[in-house]
Amino acid sequence: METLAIKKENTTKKKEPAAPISISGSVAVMEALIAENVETIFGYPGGAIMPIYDALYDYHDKLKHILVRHEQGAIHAAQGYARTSGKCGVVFATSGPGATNLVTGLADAMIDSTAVVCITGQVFAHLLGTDAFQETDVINITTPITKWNYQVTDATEIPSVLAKAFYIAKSGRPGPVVIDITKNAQIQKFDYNGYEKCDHIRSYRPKPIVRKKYIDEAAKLINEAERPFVIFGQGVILGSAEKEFTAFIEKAGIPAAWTILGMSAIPTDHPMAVGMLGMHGNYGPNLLTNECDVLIAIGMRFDDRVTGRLDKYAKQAKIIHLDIDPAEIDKNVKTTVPVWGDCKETLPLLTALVKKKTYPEWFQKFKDCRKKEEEMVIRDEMNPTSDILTMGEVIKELNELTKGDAIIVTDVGQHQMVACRYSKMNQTKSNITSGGLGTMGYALPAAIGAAYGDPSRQTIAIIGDGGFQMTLQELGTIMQFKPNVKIIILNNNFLGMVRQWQQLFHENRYSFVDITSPDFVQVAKGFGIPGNSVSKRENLKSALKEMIDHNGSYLLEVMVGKENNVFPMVPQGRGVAEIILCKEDL
Ligand SMILES: Cc1ncc(C[n+]2csc(CCOP(=O)(O)OP(=O)(O)O)c2C)c(N)n1
Repeated sequence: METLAIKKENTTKKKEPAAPISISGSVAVMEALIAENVETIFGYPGGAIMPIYDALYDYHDKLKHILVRHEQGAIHAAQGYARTSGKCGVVFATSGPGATNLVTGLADAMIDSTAVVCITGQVFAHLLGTDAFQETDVINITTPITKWNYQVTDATEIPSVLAKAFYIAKSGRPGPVVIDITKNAQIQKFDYNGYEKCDHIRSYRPKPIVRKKYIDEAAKLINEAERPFVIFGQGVILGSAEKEFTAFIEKAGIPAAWTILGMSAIPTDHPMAVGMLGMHGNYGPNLLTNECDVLIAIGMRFDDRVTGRLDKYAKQAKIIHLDIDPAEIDKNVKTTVPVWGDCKETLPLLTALVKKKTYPEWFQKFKDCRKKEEEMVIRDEMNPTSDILTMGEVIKELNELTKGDAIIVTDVGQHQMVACRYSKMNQTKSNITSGGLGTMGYALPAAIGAAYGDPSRQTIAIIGDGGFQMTLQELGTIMQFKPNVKIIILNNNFLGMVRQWQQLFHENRYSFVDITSPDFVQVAKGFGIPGNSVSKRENLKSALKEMIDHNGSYLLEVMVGKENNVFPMVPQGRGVAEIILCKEDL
């Protein structure tokens, strides 16, 4: 179908004023999506969004729609899509239960700064507030978990509201937007004058003005430092500032550690890379946070999983914080020099002023810590002496096969921490995980979206036996639409991470963490997805290879040690320097 956007372009070429065309609100939604270069929508229909789905019937050759099996799956898929494509994810859902099923994903996208536009159907405007069938107050429910939300009751508003929605979702610090459209507005016809993208809103400043004074002060601190340390987050990836960041750390010669969401902004084997921060991050980056003299935080928000106990966090250091969101500055950690702005702009300014330096003795401290971690943790994880498989050796074998080129999507729990600790990643946008909200059930649908977001790469979801059972219905989406998603279930027959806490901090009182699973291979088979299950080391490599070589989706269950723990660990309520390497250190 020729879209109205194309018709309009043709008429403007003749330089004649375009006559308004009468279209419905629903057709205006389609035109907006096309104008915003949307290619893929994840959604689920229902009564209050039927006019939009009716319009989609005529646009389905231009707008691919993936029918998920639950609206939570739609939003996680849209998040995965946004994270691997760098574009905005788009969701359709109906009113009432359709919209409320989006809530977890919205909260997840909000805390992880993911650009998603959700279009929800709503009851007729004249029924609002009457407890109509499938009416729910989506605007009030989603206000604290969206960057912006808005209810449209008149079709004439649709083009400008959607233009704002895409602009707000993508600009500055990205985030989720909900546009709730009443059914009458979807049906209503109006004179359409074309779609104008939004690039400015008077009351909204997505990028703070860069202040040269702070760049100068930051450069001075860095140039005088003896033990500088860079910690970076997803802001580097979201700002497409990977090159600028690499140029900065390479010139300044500073060791750099990533937060879980910053992972893959630089290759995991980059010479300046010293590993992951956080409760289950690497030993050196946590410990030495409390030994550096200048801490340079870039595009990260000092989450409590990274800082541990705040009154024991980097007290000795001068802190420079580069962030696009002024609300993050001084929120958790008091900053010595705030560098507001998009790090794609601020980093080159800083790089120009910093001296080329190296810190061999300081780097040696990270190497010593790494050695200790190798001896105490990594060796047993990667090359276990017992017959029982470990999560770490699965990731090691996987690295051999992917060579670090795959997109790794993880769920939440022990497997997530192990996968992030050990995965090799050569390219940006390789680590897709629910960092802030820690949403179990995220990985399977997010992997579907990730595969659509970047079909040129292999997408591998790594999931626990518990989390997989939260959204396994999305196997149906894979069955129907056939994205190429490899699924590895690391099955320890427990809700592993909670079991670990119960063992370490609740005197082994295992309270409802023993989870029975179905035969996952049979479940996958029921959805037309081939699979296998391994529990022996001699079969692991070939099973992984068979999975990777398979042309299409595949599920591999790996039976791993039931009571293996993830270390190092910064126990909750302790400082980063109180990181432990084994149970006995508690
Ligand atoms: C939706 C949701 N409910 C509960 C939790 C709390 N939680 C965190 S990790 C975890 C256990 C995960 O078990 P599993 O998926 O088997 O992964 P494992 O830790 O064993 O690798 C639980 C219950 C959560 N993060 N998300």
